[in-house]
Amino acid sequence: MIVYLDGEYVPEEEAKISVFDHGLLYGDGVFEGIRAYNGKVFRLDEHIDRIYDSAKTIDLAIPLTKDEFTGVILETLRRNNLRDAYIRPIVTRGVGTMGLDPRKCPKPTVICITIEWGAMYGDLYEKGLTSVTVSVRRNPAEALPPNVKSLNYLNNILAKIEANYKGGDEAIFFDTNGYVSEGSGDNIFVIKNGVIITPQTLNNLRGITRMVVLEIATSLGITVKEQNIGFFDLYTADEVMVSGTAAEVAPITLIDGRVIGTGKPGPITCQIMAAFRAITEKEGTPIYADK
Ligand code: PXG
Repeated sequence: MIVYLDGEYVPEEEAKISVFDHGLLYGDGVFEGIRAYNGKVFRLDEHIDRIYDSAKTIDLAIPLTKDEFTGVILETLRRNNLRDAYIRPIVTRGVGTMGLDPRKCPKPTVICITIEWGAMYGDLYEKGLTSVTVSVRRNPAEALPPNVKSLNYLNNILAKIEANYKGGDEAIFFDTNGYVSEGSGDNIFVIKNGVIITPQTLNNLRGITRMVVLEIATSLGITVKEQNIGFFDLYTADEVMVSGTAAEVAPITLIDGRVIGTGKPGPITCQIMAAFRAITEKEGTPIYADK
């Protein structure tokens, strides 16, 4: 496997970074998770914009232009001969000395990993995922905005650990006000009486798949509302679904032991899932000129 590291494409074994990199020492850095389907990178410009916005918020200057970074991603995919892939660009604060001060790090580290990748949840797209609400709260925006896709994912990992112990495929976070925020790695939607309801994007990551879901819903003539959701709304929903680059669009059919709707993926979720698959097969930035 070939990995991009600081201007070079190197074999995986040679893609090593310093133990003094502040990405490791402090989780000081940003990343993206992107997918390629059928030889095309899905919503690449949106992911590029988001990593630059994440970096800007933490005052990290990415030492490439957006066009250059886009080129790096496409070239890494080509060097690995990939068509269906998961893409992980990472920018860390870089190598410094001990101590938090980012001024100790003169040069950000830029990495791009690409791996072959298929469906994350296997047969759960037909069966539905089980989910549990977790006691750990989503980082409040006033502390560490969830809109920054930072290398600090411990908040999400704590949620995942709790879901693992409680026996759920995915965790559902509340924010510090008690409203539903998102999953550990995906955005959440409840469907009630034919209307899709999803939280606004202040207390969660502004998901790119979420935007696609909202576009699909609008094109299908389904009403979408962005408003606060409580646990009552989760338990009493007709359907619940999550969206994310890794998860894609997936149904949730059990939450904290409560059966959601009929206990099977509902009609609106299935419609959105089908439309999402069609869009990902069709749209995107081509990796190869000739294929
Ligand atoms: N919320 C969180 C906290 C995320 O990490 C999403 C929502 C969905 O955003 P997008 O833009 O992907 O629709 C994410 C993204 C992984 C993995 O390795 C997780 C994500 C993306 C890619 C891989 O589990 N989460």
